[in-house]
Amino acid sequence: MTLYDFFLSSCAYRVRLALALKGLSYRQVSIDLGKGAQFARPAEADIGQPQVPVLVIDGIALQQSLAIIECLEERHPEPRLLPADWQGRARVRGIALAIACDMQPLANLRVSRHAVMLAGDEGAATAWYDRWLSPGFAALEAQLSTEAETGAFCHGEAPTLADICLVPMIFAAHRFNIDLDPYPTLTRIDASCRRLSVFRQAAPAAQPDFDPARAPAPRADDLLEPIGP
Ligand SMILES: N[C@@H](CCC(=O)N[C@@H](CS)C(=O)NCC(=O)O)C(=O)O
Repeated sequence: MTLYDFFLSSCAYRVRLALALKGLSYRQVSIDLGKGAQFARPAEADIGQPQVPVLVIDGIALQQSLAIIECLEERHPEPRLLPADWQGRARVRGIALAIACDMQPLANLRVSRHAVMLAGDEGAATAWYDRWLSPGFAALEAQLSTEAETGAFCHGEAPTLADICLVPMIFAAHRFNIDLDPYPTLTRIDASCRRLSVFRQAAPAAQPDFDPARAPAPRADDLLEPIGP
Protein backbone atom coordinates (compact mmCIF):
# COMPACT_ATOMS: atom_id res chain seq x y z
CA MET A 1 0.00 0.00 0.00
CA THR A 2 1.10 3.55 -0.69
CA LEU A 3 -0.23 6.50 1.29
CA TYR A 4 -0.07 9.92 -0.32
CA ASP A 5 0.33 11.88 2.83
CA PHE A 6 1.52 15.11 4.41
CA PHE A 7 2.61 15.43 8.00
CA LEU A 8 0.46 18.52 8.63
CA SER A 9 -2.69 17.09 7.01
CA SER A 10 -5.31 16.19 9.62
CA CYS A 11 -7.21 14.03 7.10
CA ALA A 12 -4.10 12.03 6.20
CA TYR A 13 -3.41 11.75 9.95
CA ARG A 14 -6.77 9.94 10.27
CA VAL A 15 -5.69 7.33 7.73
CA ARG A 16 -2.26 6.96 9.37
CA LEU A 17 -4.02 6.29 12.69
CA ALA A 18 -6.28 3.63 11.15
CA LEU A 19 -3.28 1.95 9.50
CA ALA A 20 -1.31 2.04 12.76
CA LEU A 21 -4.20 0.73 14.88
CA LYS A 22 -4.63 -2.16 12.46
CA GLY A 23 -0.90 -2.83 12.36
CA LEU A 24 -0.65 -2.35 8.59
CA SER A 25 2.58 -1.25 6.93
CA TYR A 26 2.69 1.06 3.93
CA ARG A 27 4.96 3.27 1.86
CA GLN A 28 4.63 7.00 2.45
CA VAL A 29 4.80 9.54 -0.38
CA SER A 30 4.82 13.09 0.89
CA ILE A 31 2.67 15.67 -0.92
CA ASP A 32 3.78 19.04 0.38
CA LEU A 33 0.53 21.02 0.53
CA GLY A 34 2.33 24.25 1.47
CA LYS A 35 4.31 24.03 -1.77
CA GLY A 36 1.30 23.14 -3.95
CA ALA A 37 2.28 19.50 -4.57
CA GLN A 38 -1.41 18.52 -4.36
CA PHE A 39 -1.80 20.04 -7.84
CA ALA A 40 0.87 17.74 -9.31
CA ARG A 41 0.25 14.38 -7.67
CA PRO A 42 1.76 11.34 -9.37
CA ALA A 43 -0.60 9.73 -11.89
CA GLU A 44 -1.44 6.75 -9.67
CA ALA A 45 -2.75 9.12 -6.97
CA ASP A 46 -4.48 11.60 -9.26
CA ILE A 47 -8.07 11.00 -8.17
CA GLY A 48 -10.77 13.44 -7.09
CA GLN A 49 -9.97 16.86 -5.67
CA PRO A 50 -6.32 18.00 -5.44
CA GLN A 51 -5.79 16.92 -1.84
CA VAL A 52 -4.53 14.21 0.46
CA PRO A 53 -4.96 11.51 1.63
CA VAL A 54 -4.97 9.02 -1.22
CA LEU A 55 -4.30 5.39 -0.41
CA VAL A 56 -3.32 3.08 -3.26
CA ILE A 57 -4.07 -0.60 -2.67
CA ASP A 58 -3.14 -3.09 -5.42
CA GLY A 59 -3.04 -0.25 -7.95
CA ILE A 60 -6.47 1.08 -6.94
CA ALA A 61 -6.47 4.69 -5.71
CA LEU A 62 -8.85 5.40 -2.85
CA GLN A 63 -9.85 8.93 -1.84
CA GLN A 64 -11.68 10.48 1.15
CA SER A 65 -10.25 9.54 4.54
CA LEU A 66 -13.45 8.09 5.99
CA ALA A 67 -14.13 5.96 2.90
CA ILE A 68 -10.50 4.75 3.03
CA ILE A 69 -10.84 3.84 6.72
CA GLU A 70 -14.13 1.99 6.11
CA CYS A 71 -12.36 0.04 3.36
CA LEU A 72 -9.52 -0.87 5.76
CA GLU A 73 -12.14 -1.92 8.33
CA GLU A 74 -13.78 -4.26 5.80
CA ARG A 75 -10.50 -5.81 4.66
CA HIS A 76 -8.90 -6.02 8.13
CA PRO A 77 -11.77 -6.26 10.64
CA GLU A 78 -9.57 -6.61 13.77
CA PRO A 79 -9.06 -4.61 15.85
CA ARG A 80 -12.46 -3.05 15.22
CA LEU A 81 -12.65 0.69 14.65
CA LEU A 82 -16.45 0.57 14.78
CA PRO A 83 -18.45 -0.94 17.65
CA ALA A 84 -20.24 -4.29 17.25
CA ASP A 85 -23.70 -2.87 18.04
CA TRP A 86 -25.63 -0.69 15.60
CA GLN A 87 -26.31 1.97 18.22
CA GLY A 88 -22.59 2.25 18.94
CA ARG A 89 -21.70 2.36 15.25
CA ALA A 90 -24.22 5.15 14.68
CA ARG A 91 -22.84 7.12 17.63
CA VAL A 92 -19.21 6.72 16.55
CA ARG A 93 -19.98 7.60 12.95
CA GLY A 94 -21.99 10.62 14.15
CA ILE A 95 -19.01 11.97 16.12
CA ALA A 96 -16.61 11.24 13.27
CA LEU A 97 -18.81 12.97 10.70
CA ALA A 98 -19.42 15.98 12.98
CA ILE A 99 -15.66 16.54 12.74
CA ALA A 100 -15.04 15.40 9.17
CA CYS A 101 -18.04 17.16 7.58
CA ASP A 102 -18.94 20.07 9.85
CA MET A 103 -15.56 21.20 11.14
CA GLN A 104 -12.43 20.22 9.15
CA PRO A 105 -13.67 21.37 5.70
CA LEU A 106 -13.94 24.94 6.99
CA ALA A 107 -10.34 24.82 8.20
CA ASN A 108 -8.97 23.33 4.98
CA LEU A 109 -6.05 25.17 3.41
CA ARG A 110 -7.84 26.31 0.27
CA VAL A 111 -10.81 27.56 2.31
CA SER A 112 -8.76 29.50 4.86
CA ARG A 113 -6.56 30.94 2.08
CA HIS A 114 -9.70 32.22 0.39
CA ALA A 115 -10.94 33.76 3.64
CA VAL A 116 -7.57 35.50 4.05
CA MET A 117 -7.71 36.71 0.44
CA LEU A 118 -11.21 38.19 0.91
CA ALA A 119 -10.22 39.84 4.20
CA GLY A 120 -6.93 41.09 2.74
CA ASP A 121 -5.27 40.30 6.06
CA GLU A 122 -3.06 37.30 6.96
CA GLY A 123 -4.23 37.61 10.57
CA ALA A 124 -7.79 36.81 9.49
CA ALA A 125 -6.97 33.09 9.37
CA THR A 126 -6.87 32.73 13.16
CA ALA A 127 -10.27 34.39 13.62
CA TRP A 128 -11.65 32.25 10.78
CA TYR A 129 -10.49 28.99 12.36
CA ASP A 130 -11.82 30.03 15.75
CA ARG A 131 -15.18 31.09 14.29
CA TRP A 132 -15.80 27.71 12.67
CA LEU A 133 -13.99 25.20 14.88
CA SER A 134 -14.94 26.44 18.34
CA PRO A 135 -18.72 25.86 17.96
CA GLY A 136 -17.96 22.35 16.70
CA PHE A 137 -15.74 21.61 19.70
CA ALA A 138 -18.37 23.08 22.06
CA ALA A 139 -21.08 20.81 20.65
CA LEU A 140 -18.82 17.75 20.91
CA GLU A 141 -17.83 18.66 24.47
CA ALA A 142 -21.51 18.97 25.47
CA GLN A 143 -22.22 15.56 23.95
CA LEU A 144 -19.18 13.61 25.14
CA SER A 145 -19.19 15.06 28.67
CA THR A 146 -22.76 13.94 29.30
CA GLU A 147 -23.26 10.67 27.42
CA ALA A 148 -22.74 7.41 29.32
CA GLU A 149 -21.05 5.75 26.33
CA THR A 150 -18.03 8.05 26.65
CA GLY A 151 -15.17 6.29 28.40
CA ALA A 152 -11.41 6.67 28.34
CA PHE A 153 -11.99 7.20 24.62
CA CYS A 154 -14.86 8.81 22.70
CA HIS A 155 -16.78 5.53 22.81
CA GLY A 156 -15.88 3.16 25.62
CA GLU A 157 -12.45 1.84 26.49
CA ALA A 158 -10.85 1.33 23.08
CA PRO A 159 -10.10 3.77 20.27
CA THR A 160 -12.61 3.99 17.44
CA LEU A 161 -13.18 5.99 14.28
CA ALA A 162 -14.38 8.85 16.52
CA ASP A 163 -10.94 9.15 18.20
CA ILE A 164 -9.29 8.83 14.80
CA CYS A 165 -11.11 12.02 13.79
CA LEU A 166 -10.86 13.83 17.12
CA VAL A 167 -7.10 13.62 17.66
CA PRO A 168 -6.12 15.17 14.29
CA MET A 169 -8.78 17.90 14.70
CA ILE A 170 -7.33 18.82 18.11
CA PHE A 171 -3.84 18.77 16.57
CA ALA A 172 -5.06 21.27 13.95
CA ALA A 173 -6.72 23.42 16.63
CA HIS A 174 -3.47 23.48 18.60
CA ARG A 175 -1.66 24.48 15.42
CA PHE A 176 -4.19 27.30 14.84
CA ASN A 177 -3.88 28.54 18.44
CA ILE A 178 -7.49 27.82 19.35
CA ASP A 179 -8.18 27.89 23.09
CA LEU A 180 -8.99 24.30 24.07
CA ASP A 181 -9.48 24.97 27.81
CA PRO A 182 -13.28 25.03 27.49
CA TYR A 183 -13.25 21.40 26.29
CA PRO A 184 -11.85 19.28 29.17
CA THR A 185 -13.50 16.04 28.02
CA LEU A 186 -12.13 16.36 24.49
CA THR A 187 -8.63 17.24 25.69
CA ARG A 188 -8.68 14.37 28.22
CA ILE A 189 -9.59 11.87 25.48
CA ASP A 190 -7.04 13.38 23.09
CA ALA A 191 -4.31 13.11 25.74
CA SER A 192 -5.21 9.46 26.52
CA CYS A 193 -4.98 8.62 22.83
CA ARG A 194 -1.69 10.43 22.27
CA ARG A 195 0.01 8.56 25.10
CA LEU A 196 -0.56 5.27 23.22
CA SER A 197 2.42 4.04 21.22
CA VAL A 198 0.23 3.32 18.25
CA PHE A 199 -1.00 6.93 18.18
CA ARG A 200 2.60 8.16 18.55
CA GLN A 201 3.55 6.14 15.48
CA ALA A 202 0.98 8.02 13.38
CA ALA A 203 1.64 11.46 14.90
CA PRO A 204 2.92 14.28 12.68
CA ALA A 205 6.24 14.39 14.56
CA ALA A 206 6.93 10.73 13.70
CA GLN A 207 6.49 11.11 9.93
CA PRO A 208 9.40 11.03 7.48
CA ASP A 209 8.41 14.43 6.06
CA PHE A 210 8.10 16.09 9.49
CA ASP A 211 9.52 19.60 9.50
CA PRO A 212 9.77 21.13 12.99
CA ALA A 213 10.00 24.62 11.54
CA ARG A 214 6.47 24.28 10.10
CA ALA A 215 4.93 22.26 12.95
CA PRO A 216 3.36 23.57 16.15
CA ALA A 217 5.46 23.31 19.31
CA PRO A 218 5.17 19.90 20.99
CA ARG A 219 2.68 19.68 23.86
CA ALA A 220 3.93 18.71 27.32
CA ASP A 221 2.43 15.21 27.12
CA ASP A 222 4.14 14.56 23.77
CA LEU A 223 7.35 14.45 25.78
CA LEU A 224 6.12 11.73 28.18
CA GLU A 225 7.03 8.09 27.52
CA PRO A 226 4.41 6.43 25.30
CA ILE A 227 2.38 3.63 26.87
CA GLY A 228 1.02 0.32 25.57
CA PRO A 229 2.15 -1.91 22.73
N1 LIG B 1 -12.94 15.08 2.88
C1 LIG B 1 -11.56 14.85 2.56
C2 LIG B 1 -10.80 16.12 2.85
C3 LIG B 1 -9.34 16.03 2.46
C4 LIG B 1 -8.65 17.36 2.75
O1 LIG B 1 -9.29 18.37 3.06
N2 LIG B 1 -7.33 17.33 2.64
C5 LIG B 1 -6.57 18.52 2.90
C6 LIG B 1 -5.52 18.28 3.95
S1 LIG B 1 -6.27 17.88 5.51
C7 LIG B 1 -5.87 18.95 1.62
O2 LIG B 1 -5.26 18.13 0.95
N3 LIG B 1 -5.97 20.25 1.29
C8 LIG B 1 -5.32 20.77 0.13
C9 LIG B 1 -5.78 22.16 -0.22
O3 LIG B 1 -6.71 22.69 0.41
O4 LIG B 1 -5.23 22.73 -1.17
C10 LIG B 1 -11.01 13.65 3.37
O5 LIG B 1 -11.56 13.39 4.45
O6 LIG B 1 -10.10 12.97 2.90
